[in-house]
Amino acid sequence: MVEVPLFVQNRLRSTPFSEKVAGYKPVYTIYNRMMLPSSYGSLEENAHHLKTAVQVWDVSAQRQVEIIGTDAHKLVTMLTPRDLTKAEAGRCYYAPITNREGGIINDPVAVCLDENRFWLSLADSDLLLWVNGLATGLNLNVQIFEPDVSPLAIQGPRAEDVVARLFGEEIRAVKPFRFMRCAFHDRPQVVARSGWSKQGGFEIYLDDFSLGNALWDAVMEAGKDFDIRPGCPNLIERIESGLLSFGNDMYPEDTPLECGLDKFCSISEDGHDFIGKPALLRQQSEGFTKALRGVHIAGKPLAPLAHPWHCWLDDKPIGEVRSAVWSPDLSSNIGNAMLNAPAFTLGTSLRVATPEGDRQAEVCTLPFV
Ligand code: THG
Repeated sequence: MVEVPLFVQNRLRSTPFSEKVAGYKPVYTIYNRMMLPSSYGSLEENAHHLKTAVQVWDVSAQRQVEIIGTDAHKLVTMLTPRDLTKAEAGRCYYAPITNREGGIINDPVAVCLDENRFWLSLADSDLLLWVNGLATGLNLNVQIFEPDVSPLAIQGPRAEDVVARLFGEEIRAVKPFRFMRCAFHDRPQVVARSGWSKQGGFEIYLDDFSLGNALWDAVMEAGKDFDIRPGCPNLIERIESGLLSFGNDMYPEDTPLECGLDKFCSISEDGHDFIGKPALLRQQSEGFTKALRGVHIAGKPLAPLAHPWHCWLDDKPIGEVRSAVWSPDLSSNIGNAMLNAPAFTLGTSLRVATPEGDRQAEVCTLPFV
């Protein structure tokens, strides 16, 4: 990982948990103009700990766009190829957001708080501007703003035990991508079974910045018998699990179809209308010329990728690896690559130009695990 010092100023936002997190001396990245802890020492040790115990992640940088009003549901359904026409209160939906070309401009979790009120829990781009622009242009009856809401994730196989200690046994019955409201300091908080790992876990959408220290301490106390530690989205675990990172693996130039997100989309003539539908209908019938795939890269462990690595097929440029890391559990360098036809055919052998020299790579399906 490339680490650089950061000069912290007002416009680089701290989180409700920053004071607590700072004591563990993480390395940060910037996400939605907010500090996102991204490394607490060894990636490999953290991946192992995440898979065997439980971690608390300051993912406040997953900012919320709140949409409230009689046109809120109408606006939300327009934003995404995911069919949210029957969205239910108490549920969360992974919802890629597309522009008119069908390109992905964010891939939030849409939280349905009630029929007239939604949160979009953002990946790293200014969706607040896009949504406000649409509501203004269409003269919709909605209010759109960024609320004081900061998610804290509890992830790992013991996450349920920790959250049950914090909020009571009822939380164990909450199904994936559903939430219940749990009281903290007499305030109801949205607690969802979700999070950016496949190790199981919850996200607490803390709705009061001033309660950050208290929540952090309560979580650490509830987790002390389970070897709880601070952590963060882990590059090894998330690539193994096939969780895609907007801005790393996919950009606005890529469509949900090219990125393999079709299982979250309903794109049909008779289906709901959304921005980008004509482009995606066309791509669905004509087929696509590039696609996101897994790659196994041969040879000894590579340092994690910082900038895309070019791929070659018979000495022709054919795409790029966009994320890559050594997986100790798979004993392989694994990565996500955007590849042009015909290189995205499974089993294709490519040459990848890594900073540590050219390597042979083989194209595979996602997820790795
Ligand atoms: N939680 C919350 N907000 C977020 C993320 C999160 N915002 C940024 C980023 N992560 C958004 N991207 C994703 C990508 C994948 C998933 C969640 C958010 C995810 N996907 C599962 C999968 O692909 O198998 C399940 C999706 C589903 O069943 O709907 O979990 O993590 N609050």
